[in-house]
Amino acid sequence: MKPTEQKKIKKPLTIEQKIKRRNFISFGAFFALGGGAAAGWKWLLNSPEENAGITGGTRAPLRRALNKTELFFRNFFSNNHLVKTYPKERAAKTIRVNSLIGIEDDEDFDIKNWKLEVKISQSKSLKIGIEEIKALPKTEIIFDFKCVEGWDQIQHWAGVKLTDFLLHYKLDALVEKNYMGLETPNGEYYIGLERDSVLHPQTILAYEMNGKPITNDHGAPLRLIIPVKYGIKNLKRIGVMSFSDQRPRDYWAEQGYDYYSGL
Ligand SMILES: Nc1nc2c(c(=O)[nH]1)N[C@H]1C(S)=C(S)[C@@H](COP(=O)(O)O)O[C@H]1N2
Ligand SMILES: [Mo]
Repeated sequence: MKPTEQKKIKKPLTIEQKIKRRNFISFGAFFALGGGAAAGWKWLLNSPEENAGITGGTRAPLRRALNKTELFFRNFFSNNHLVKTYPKERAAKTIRVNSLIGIEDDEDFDIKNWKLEVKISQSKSLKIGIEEIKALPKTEIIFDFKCVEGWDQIQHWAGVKLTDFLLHYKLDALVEKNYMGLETPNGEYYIGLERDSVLHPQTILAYEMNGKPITNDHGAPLRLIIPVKYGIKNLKRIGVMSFSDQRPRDYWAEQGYDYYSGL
């Protein structure tokens, strides 16, 4: 190293110098961000206004963004509490079977012709096959399943996140309602769920347990897995899904159990 270079080695900054430097940096960042924000604002203001109507008057890009992401944002902000998850090795190899209401007494049930019915209105329904549901993004969860009768077990389930399903089938507007109702195909077991639990990121429509298709006694071909609730709300063999502002009927609530049955 040349002696002239050595002289350039900086002395440590004094506290005062440090503060000055930091201020300089943060002002720089402030102006850079501010500039970006101003540019973005200009873009927004110059963009076309939406047609008049209920939501009219909002700048089109903003409205578009709200529609697409509203569900996700609500989900994100209202559900910071995730249920504890476990490594796969901890999952039970044999999953316990509890009650079979709406399953064992349904002799007419034909799994090959099963379709999930989503009630859009009084007269309109979507009918969705299991292959369509399996084609959606897959999510796995290993968590401690809890039954109000006092047992619990670490179980491994997989399926589609309920929010992913709802967004894919453009059911956002229906989800604005306060409740979702689910029933077995024969209507003998039925539950109601409030919106926050429906939108919880760990709530899934499950078609696999321990990496294999769900067996009949666990709710084939599709069941609900909702870790923020006790077992009673984890409806096996979903037949019909509906939305309402009033509480849907709920099998165990009718027997005096807590309607929410949350953990
Ligand atoms: N269709 C249907 N779903 C149901 C039930 C039922 O009797 N019928 N029992 C509930 C109860 S009380 C529990 S604890 C879980 C048990 O699920 P498992 O049998 O797969 O362990 O399913 C829930 N979902
Ligand atoms: Mo249960």
